[in-house]
Amino acid sequence: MCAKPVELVRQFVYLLLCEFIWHYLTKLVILFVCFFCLFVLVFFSERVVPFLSRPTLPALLLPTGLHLFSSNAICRSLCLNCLYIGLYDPFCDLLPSFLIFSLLSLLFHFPVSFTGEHKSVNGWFDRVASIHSCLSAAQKVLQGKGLQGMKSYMQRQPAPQSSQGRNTQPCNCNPIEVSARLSEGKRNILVTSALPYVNNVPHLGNIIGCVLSADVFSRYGRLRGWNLLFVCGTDEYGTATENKAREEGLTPQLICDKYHAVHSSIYKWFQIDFDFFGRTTTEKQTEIAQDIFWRLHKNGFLVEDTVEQLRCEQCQRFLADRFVEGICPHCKYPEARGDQCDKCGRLINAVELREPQCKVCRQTPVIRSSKHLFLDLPKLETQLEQWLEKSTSTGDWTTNAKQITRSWLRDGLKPRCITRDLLWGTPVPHPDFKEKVFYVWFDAPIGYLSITANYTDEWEKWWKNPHQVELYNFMAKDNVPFHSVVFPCSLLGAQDNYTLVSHLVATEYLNYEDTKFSKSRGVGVFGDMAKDTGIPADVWRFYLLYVRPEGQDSAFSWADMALKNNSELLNNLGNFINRAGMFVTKFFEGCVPVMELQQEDKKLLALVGWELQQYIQLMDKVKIRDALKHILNISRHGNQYIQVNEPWKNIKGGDTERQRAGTVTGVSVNIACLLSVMLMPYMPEVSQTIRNQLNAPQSCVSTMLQGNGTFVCSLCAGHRIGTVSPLFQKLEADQIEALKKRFGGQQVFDPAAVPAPAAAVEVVTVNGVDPEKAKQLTQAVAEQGDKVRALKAQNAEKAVITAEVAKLLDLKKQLALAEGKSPEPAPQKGKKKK
Ligand code: B3M
Ligand code: ZN
Repeated sequence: MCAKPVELVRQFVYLLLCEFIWHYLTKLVILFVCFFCLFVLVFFSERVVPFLSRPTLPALLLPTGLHLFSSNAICRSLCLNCLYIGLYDPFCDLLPSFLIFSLLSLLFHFPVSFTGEHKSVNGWFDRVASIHSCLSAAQKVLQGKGLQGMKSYMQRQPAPQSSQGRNTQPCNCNPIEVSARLSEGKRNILVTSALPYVNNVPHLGNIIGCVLSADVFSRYGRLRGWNLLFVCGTDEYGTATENKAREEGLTPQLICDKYHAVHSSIYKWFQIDFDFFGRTTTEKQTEIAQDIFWRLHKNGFLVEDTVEQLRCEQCQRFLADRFVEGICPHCKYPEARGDQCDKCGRLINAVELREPQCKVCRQTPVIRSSKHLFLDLPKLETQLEQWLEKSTSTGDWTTNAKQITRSWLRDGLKPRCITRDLLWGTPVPHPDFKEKVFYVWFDAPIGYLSITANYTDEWEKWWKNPHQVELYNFMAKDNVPFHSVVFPCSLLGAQDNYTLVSHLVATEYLNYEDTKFSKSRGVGVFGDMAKDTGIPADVWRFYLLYVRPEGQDSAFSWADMALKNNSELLNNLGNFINRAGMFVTKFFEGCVPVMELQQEDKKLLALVGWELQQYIQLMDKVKIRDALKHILNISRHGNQYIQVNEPWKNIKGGDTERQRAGTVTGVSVNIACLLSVMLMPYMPEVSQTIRNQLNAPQSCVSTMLQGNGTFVCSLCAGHRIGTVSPLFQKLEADQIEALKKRFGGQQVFDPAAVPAPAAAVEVVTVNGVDPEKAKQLTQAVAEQGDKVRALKAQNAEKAVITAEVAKLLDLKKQLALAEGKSPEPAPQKGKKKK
């Protein structure tokens, strides 16, 4: 601690005695504690874990027979005895340091600066001074309020948070100065979750696919001590928003405001701990997107081409593919869309449709040629491949991400149009294209940069720093090519030393029971409904992470959720933690007993250590679902250990048996503490509850997962735990049946139920006369059509596409019936798909 501690102690005592003379006599107790702490810190400063390391001299033998080893425990025990102080509780972890710090501040000039042989105290002093509560308390003392001021200040302080200090905080409330800075000594990890489209309420599949997965990894990274920044936001531009605005009779801006708030509140409920949750419709977005555009332009990676497009004069707009319908030029199917025919499966160029119709007003559109700009992907292909080779071999790309990327490259890249004739988008700054906006997929990934820029002025240190920053992109698999090919090409072509993705983490799809989530059919649980089920957010998180579609599609199932809740959470995890805590409370008056490890205990600790290491290795590789299983393994081992060792019997026996009960209880409760930390990324609230119940020191959070996974016991003998109570509740069969029914396809999301922001502006509403079912089916058809197109864009397997096309046709048939039209004849036989 310092060069000559004894000398320092002498100085303190002298000065403290001077202080004493003019202070009240009652301060004697504090002085005693301080002196004792100093003594212990100097002579027994090693943090002793009595049952895991070599035997060490006990530092303090209590009248109860307990040995206290750590200076903090001793200090707390003394404070308990000197109840007069009454301030030990909120900051017990910091107490020894704090008292010495305060006294130093009091007795010397603040800030304290030592020279000569005591110079090394300065470093320690600075560290304690960086703890806000200590500094503020010291300042109170220095403002002339004396120790009484310090005491009352500390009594008003909340219990100290974890060293991260952020685990229970809602979105967007991290102090920018701290978390947005790049660190020199640590891993700098930038985490993005795919930006959810603003115009929809996310369902459970969307949530597990990006924000929840990214959240778990971010929380884990912070536990690991990485310097980590987690950003996300709503993707707000594009046809889909314009369309939604038309549907709901609002302006696009109001739609964005309304649904941005819906998304924010859903993620807040799910405890998604973004550093910042922004949006793409900001000035920074325009600024950065236009800068990238001009760089691409200057560097010769944009090419011009004329495109023939359909324009509806009535609606005064160019028609995006999904807004035009007509007869398929190949198979004569009358309801082919602007980009494909759902019957024969061929891709169509909208202008080739016979008798095209605007889907909004049913007028016949006219053909207009329009000049557009294309990103010259073929020209960037070699550069892209070189970068991909490196990134995919050194980073953690999921298998599907690598496959999808490979299949895109296999067919050779083609120029990609980055401009659109729309109003709702980032304006193209080029004078020849001033009526146009950027295509949403050119624009959206730039949102990651602009959202960061809206959070911190230091955004370029993250986004233009490939050597110091590792970028993790989380998404569902349909977003892969845009993140692995198109966006990297934009950044490579812009040539401004951008940070490109190092780890592309893509999930497969989550189904709902044996079908798909569908807003229009009211099938599945959507983000805003989860909280109405009465099931806590942490249990939702647990189950979604348990079935995370990691490596293959998976399904949400109510029966399985109940099963996992009742077996894994309640009977396994919750049971173990609760028993361990209850033994301490009931058999040892709430204080962790002394442990004398025997072979059996060591075996368990070795097993636990192994599971912990597996957990860390898997989490480091973003195998979130697999890592969760190791947490559950630990509590399973723990339950077995308790079962075999029967502390409830031993406690009634002689000295040896009682000692054995103590060891088993002490080991178990320490494992429970470890579990609370491992659970933190998955179930932040449950984790906090466990730590509160165990009165666990904050230090356990930061120490347990840093390093290679050596299990550190953090509840030493003598540690007093808090009040223990059950963590989970059983999900009953009838409750689950009712929920299953409720979300099985009857209810339909009602946009009117979400209040629109003030000043809603009426715009043209169409198709108001269509019956409700037709409306739902229309959306179902649109959703299915999107899915088919996405599969085609990914070059998915033919069989998969065929199956999805069949579903689409079926939906269309139902739609025709609902609209009172006759359903289409059966598909022609022998037609080959392209
Ligand atoms: N909004 C698609 C989606 O939500 C799109 C992602 C953009 S990520 C830059 O699946
Ligand atoms: Zn029209």
